[in-house]
Amino acid sequence: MTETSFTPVVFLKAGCPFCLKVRLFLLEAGQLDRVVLREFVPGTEEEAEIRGLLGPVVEKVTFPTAELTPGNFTNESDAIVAHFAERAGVEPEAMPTYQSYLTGVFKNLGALYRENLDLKKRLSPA
Ligand SMILES: N[C@@H](CCC(=O)N[C@@H](CS)C(=O)NCC(=O)O)C(=O)O
Repeated sequence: MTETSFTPVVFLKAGCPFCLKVRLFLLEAGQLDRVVLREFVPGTEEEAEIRGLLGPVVEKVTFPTAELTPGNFTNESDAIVAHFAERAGVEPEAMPTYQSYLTGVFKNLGALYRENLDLKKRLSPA
């Protein structure tokens, strides 16, 4: 398969904030119809199938993961966004909905996650 006939595949885990970040970027950049989205709900057969597929080709299975060109997998959301931004000729920094998510809900979730870790550590110190 040549790179021009290949459609990138983006693997997403439902409920994952990093996955929503990539999905939202693709939507706002008008790129959703230029990729195949494979989103799974945790605990489903689709999850087992996707993990089985990615296990042998990435060092550690995390989501989002994208097969950007045939056999070339990337599992860093920033790298995935940068790839599609270049392909679409858009600047993520200038995309209002994407930026609103990053600087709002996404940032707050990260802060809550770290706070939760810290509280757990204080409750049961190692
Ligand atoms: N650095 C990664 C972080 C992604 C990440 O932590 N994803 C979580 C889900 S929200 C994950 O894949 N955890 C392991 C798993 O679900 O197996 C990125 O920005 O893409």
